[in-house]
Amino acid sequence: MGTALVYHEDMTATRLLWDDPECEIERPERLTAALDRLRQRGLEQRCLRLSAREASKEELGLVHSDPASPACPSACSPEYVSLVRKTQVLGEEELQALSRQFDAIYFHPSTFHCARLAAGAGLQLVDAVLTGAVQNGLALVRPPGHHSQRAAANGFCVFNNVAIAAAHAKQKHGLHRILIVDWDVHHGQGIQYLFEDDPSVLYFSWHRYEHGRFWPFLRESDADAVGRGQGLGFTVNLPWNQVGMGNADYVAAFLHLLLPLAFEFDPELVLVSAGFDSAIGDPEGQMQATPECFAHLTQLLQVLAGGRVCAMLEGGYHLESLAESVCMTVQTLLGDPAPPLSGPMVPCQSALESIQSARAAQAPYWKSLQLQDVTPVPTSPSTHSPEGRPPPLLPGGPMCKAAAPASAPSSFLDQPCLCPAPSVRTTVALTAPDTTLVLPPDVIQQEGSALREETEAWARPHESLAREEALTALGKLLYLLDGMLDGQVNNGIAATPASVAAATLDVAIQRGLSHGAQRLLCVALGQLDRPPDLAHDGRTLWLNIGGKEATALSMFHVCTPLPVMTGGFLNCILGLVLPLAYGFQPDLVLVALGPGHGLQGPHAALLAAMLRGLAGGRVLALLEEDSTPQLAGILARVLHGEAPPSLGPSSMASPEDVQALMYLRGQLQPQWKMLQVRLIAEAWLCPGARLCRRVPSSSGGLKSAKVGAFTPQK
Ligand code: Q9C
Ligand code: ZN
Repeated sequence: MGTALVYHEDMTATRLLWDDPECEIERPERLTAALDRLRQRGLEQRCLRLSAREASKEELGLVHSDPASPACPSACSPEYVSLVRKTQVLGEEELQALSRQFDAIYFHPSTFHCARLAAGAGLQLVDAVLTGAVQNGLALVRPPGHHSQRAAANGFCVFNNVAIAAAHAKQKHGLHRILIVDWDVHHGQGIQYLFEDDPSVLYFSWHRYEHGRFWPFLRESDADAVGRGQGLGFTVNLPWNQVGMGNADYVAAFLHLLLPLAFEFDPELVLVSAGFDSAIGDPEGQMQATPECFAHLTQLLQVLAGGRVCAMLEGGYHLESLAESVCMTVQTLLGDPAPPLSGPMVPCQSALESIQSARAAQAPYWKSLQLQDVTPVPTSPSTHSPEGRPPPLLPGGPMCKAAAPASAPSSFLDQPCLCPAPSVRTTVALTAPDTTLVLPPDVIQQEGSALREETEAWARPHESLAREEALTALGKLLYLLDGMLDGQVNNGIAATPASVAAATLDVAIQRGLSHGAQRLLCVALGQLDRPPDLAHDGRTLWLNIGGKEATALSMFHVCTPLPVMTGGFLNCILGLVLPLAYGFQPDLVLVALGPGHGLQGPHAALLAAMLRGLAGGRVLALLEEDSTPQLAGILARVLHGEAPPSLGPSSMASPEDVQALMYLRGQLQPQWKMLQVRLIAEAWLCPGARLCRRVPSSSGGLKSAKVGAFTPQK
């Protein structure tokens, strides 16, 4: 459906005319650096280019209207807008004097024009997405908007671009639920004030806070500011109390705080206050997240609102970091798979504290947080002895080389991901090509098969695979898998007779491990047992969803019951599957829908869409042969980059599902730190004997599992 890029060169005109160390970072080069890099990467050319228009007085009045006559923004002359209009004709002295009346603001004779273009660009983007002209997009704008208030400029922001876009989406398109995700490193207090009593706008912001010691020094930036009146629970603040937050902290915040609420909210549109001062190298933010992290944040948001995501530039002052991060965002909006994240996936203690307090503050208002926070976390004794650390994080062979962990701003750009993009993004390798499949034009239906002899050799250990139909399916699967391992194909789906699903999956795992995969994540739904011969060497993480009970036989062998309700399914994905997957950092993902998986198309699509964030999108989905063409079609489209359909209002998780998740979290979080949603208390006593089964202490059991496979970053 396409990605819009909204821009106008005129927005490079506004600039600081006098000396002001605080404001000088907001420069015209911010836009040109981002745009040049988009061109260099061939990304701009893939977008629908829209030339920004100016927002009208009425449109600005949606947010910046006079309190005396808020109902008729068009009839009256909004005082603040008039004030800004007058800056067009002021001299430098007067501009400077007016600028001083606001906090961290400069005016330029072109400011009014630029700020109207910035707001107009957001409106065009929202119109393009909501009329279906495009699926998503980015508005590259200056000045930014999220600090701007009804009648005040603030923090380089003149008109509140994102707030105006949200008000417009409500008024002109009749939307009822809009999610605003503010990943800029500053608190968008302007947006918060404008919607704090409005339950139709869910505003999420993380920001450098340092217990109130960082600009804009507001008490209401803390986690306990949750909105007012009807809007209680629709303001979500995640204050960072230390600098240096990185990829693991940001992903954990999305998985454990933003996304549970966002799914429950079920937005019709996602607006992103896309500031990149939260990226590594930025002088304002002093954070550590690498540009690839923004690909992941974008991809995680694309599973909401049917993929209708409108991002608008806010801050971002390190030109190199900004340009790269913008590219990552646009590339992901275009549907390209996200590059693997670098660095240890271990959230720091301070981040966990912040996430925990934000969850606690929001719990009264959100079902998805409730059951979880009232039950103490049963943790296994902290005496687990070591078993085996996962192999080094940089795989060799034909797989994509992940960038080295970045600590210095200068080091992260020297290591681009050198692997060429696969020529085919998605391949469908069903046993018999299906003409009823609805597929994007460049999804290939695979004709080829692995050589007969080779297929037979791989099948030999499994008697059940000797049958003709099983061999045919296996040959196709192996051919697809080889294409993925060689880097020609990014991902795909294959099918197998239901009766041999387990054996086929086993062969796929063995083949993957022996042909270049360093770490293989296998997500097996339904009745599929871990292959008995699979080595316990930490190279395979086996996760079965569909077991009878929750068990962690080792940190690499996890089973959980298949949740019945949508709420439980979301809990399972966000609270278990993705934290394990992001912590493991696989370079190949197999997801198998086995016997009795019971997944509806939309649920399967969501799982596939989210697993696509791992391993650079290298995901092979294995289906049962008699799955419907609808299921095969939706999975192929999602792996190709299409948004999964929204699940609609989600039912609550069942108490059993919550208990299973809590139990596994307790068992596994000493090893898999991405599971943590709070600091681990010293010694929780197991509350429920039924769930507190002792795990056998034989080799591979948790008692002998290794702690300290990773070291905390701070
Ligand atoms: N060193 C945006 O990013 N100065 N505005 C803070 C702390 C103001 C940031 C000083 C920063 C405004 C859109
Ligand atoms: Zn900012």
